[in-house]
Amino acid sequence: FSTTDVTVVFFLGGPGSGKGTQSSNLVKDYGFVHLSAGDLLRAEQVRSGSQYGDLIREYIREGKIVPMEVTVALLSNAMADSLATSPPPAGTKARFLIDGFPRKLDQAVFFEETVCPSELVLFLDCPEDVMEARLLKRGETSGRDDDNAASIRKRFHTFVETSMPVVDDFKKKDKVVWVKADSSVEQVYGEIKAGIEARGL
Ligand code: UP5
Ligand code: MG
Repeated sequence: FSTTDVTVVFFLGGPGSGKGTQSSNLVKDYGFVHLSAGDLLRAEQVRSGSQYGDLIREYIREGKIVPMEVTVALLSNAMADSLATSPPPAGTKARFLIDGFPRKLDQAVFFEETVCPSELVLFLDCPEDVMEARLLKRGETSGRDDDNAASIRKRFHTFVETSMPVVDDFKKKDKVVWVKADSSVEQVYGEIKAGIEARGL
């Protein structure tokens, strides 16, 4: 597909900051196509015949970042599929909300050079203790391999060491809408809306 036909917004934030929750709101009100890198990886992990199943399972449980060859292929295929099956109305661009990617600097560079540059980065800023409580609670029913205390600790470490530098880099380029994410779902969404509309999205 041609990058002139699409708008990409990266949606970043720590584990449990509310990316998935707020993505549903954004899809409803702004017509985004939501692509969660984590969801795509989990689907690939259980897809029969996938050569990456064991690798993905191990990386996710350890809170490590899956090699970009895998993730970028899943994302760009999902974008191409979406454009083929439900193309945007003539004269408009498809809007992709890419949730949970990129979480490593070289992956950001690689995606923007080989797939599509981002228009904007939406960042949810949430204290660790709040995120931890949310994830432990969700872990009672989510069935996610990484919603346990040990994996959560590793995810936080990777987030601070590896993923925050991506956000800081985009911030230097003035591409980040920065939203505090420890209040109610409704309050956070209100700030997200104000932030992206101020950017003309
Ligand atoms: N909740 C949400 N908002 C709330 C609010 N305002 N007040 C009270 N409760 C709130 O929310 C988490 C929980 O909190 C839910 O129960 C929700 O109801 C509640 P959610 O919206 O799910 O938060 P989210 O930020 O999406 O949390 P998630 O756990 O999905 O974040 P992660 O970034 O950890 O998970 P992801 O699926 O993106 O990645 C998982 C793993 O995949 C990574 O650790 C990594 O190993 C791998 N990965 C890669 O390797 N590469 C990638 O590019 C992407 C992922
Ligand atoms: Mg999520």
